[in-house]
Amino acid sequence: MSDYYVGKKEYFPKIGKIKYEGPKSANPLAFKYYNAEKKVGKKMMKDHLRFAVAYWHSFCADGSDPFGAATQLRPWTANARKPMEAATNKIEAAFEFFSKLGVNFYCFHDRDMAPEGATPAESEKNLFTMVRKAKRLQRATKVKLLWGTANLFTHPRYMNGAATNPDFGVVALAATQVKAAIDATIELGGLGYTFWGGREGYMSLLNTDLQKEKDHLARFLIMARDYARKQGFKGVFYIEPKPMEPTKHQYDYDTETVIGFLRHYGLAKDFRLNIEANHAELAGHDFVHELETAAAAGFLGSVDANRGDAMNGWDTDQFPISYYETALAMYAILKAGGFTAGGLNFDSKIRRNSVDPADLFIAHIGGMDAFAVGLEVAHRIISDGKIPALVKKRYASFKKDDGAKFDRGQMTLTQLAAIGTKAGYGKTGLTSGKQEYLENILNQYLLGL
Ligand code: XLS
Ligand code: CA
Ligand code: CA
Repeated sequence: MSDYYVGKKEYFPKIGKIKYEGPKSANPLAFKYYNAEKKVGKKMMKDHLRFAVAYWHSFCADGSDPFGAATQLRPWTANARKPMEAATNKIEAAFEFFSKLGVNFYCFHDRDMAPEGATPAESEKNLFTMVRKAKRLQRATKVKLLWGTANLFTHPRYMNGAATNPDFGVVALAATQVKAAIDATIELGGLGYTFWGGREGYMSLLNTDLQKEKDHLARFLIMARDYARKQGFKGVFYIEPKPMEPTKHQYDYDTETVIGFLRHYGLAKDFRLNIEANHAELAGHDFVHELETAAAAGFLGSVDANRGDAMNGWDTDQFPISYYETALAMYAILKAGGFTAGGLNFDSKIRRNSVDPADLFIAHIGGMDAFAVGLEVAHRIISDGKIPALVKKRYASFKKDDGAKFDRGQMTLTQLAAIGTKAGYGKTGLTSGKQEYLENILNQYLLGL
């Protein structure tokens, strides 16, 4: 029995602590690039990357999909007689996994951790029974809560939305969950609390009062924020944008939309964005576009690390493997100053046919290695300085004289036009953007050169 099991039973007895063995290692259960204590710039890899495991995909999902039954029969649920017994087994398996993998954080929904009871009061009681266990396991393993959230989309009562439901009764039931999930997050020392509005959108405008629903969503978020602050929550609130699925249209469509919403309803001070790679793709954006857009406006909070499949248009939530994408993502994150309260949460699931217990480890190892490579490449971009210097040079005409005046807003359109008239056409504007040159440099960095 290894030192890393934390409960009554060891759930991954054949797997010990995952170690760094370097790029040449042939061991599928070892890191090739992620070396937790290695310094990249001023911080260790683990402090840059702040990896978190998603409780729902890794410990609740069973491989079932709309076309077929469960394929991953997990011992923590399969052998339990009652839902609370399954929840207890599950949490012990989860913390064993976190500590063997060597991640410092996890994220959960209320219903991932504890089953719904017969009444709201019983649901809350179940949750807090599990929160007490989580607290003990957090202390024993030093694994912390990156963020908590409430599942307001699985139960049939949420089929018409939660905070945006046309039935006030459902809105009130959503509040019972959010209030308890905020209490749980506070109790567990969570650094953040996330809102993902899976069913906060519409299926048809023929039956929807769009403005009323958006107002209700904002009203609900204001109430949640006020409650949490009153209870002493000092963490960050996150909105996680997604354009659609399960709705046809989700109100938190993408980063730009959410920033506008937060500013419009006076929520900009308390809320940041939790950006998911796969959701960016569904919105027709690159992952890095969403990160840069949030960072530029000062709204970058946390990241759900995964990927979609470019050939299909739904949320496949696969583990990240593209160094190109992780490099660009980490470049955006480092430029923004790195994570503070946020981190990289693997909102990723193994495929339906990945049925070996080791597959869960191998998938996370791959994702962690991919982001470790991304971090090194991003650091290379910044320390070598060629790419940032070219960007700076492109905007150099705004650094002095009339360009600087324009930049500071000290010019009228008449004055600006007069400058143009005086200068004449000549060759103004025919300056290369050097895109291919920059792309070639990036490829050199990717190979470690
Ligand atoms: C679903 C979302 C969800 C949130 C948390 O697509 O990614 O898992 O991250 O509710
Ligand atoms: Ca997510
Ligand atoms: Ca997703």
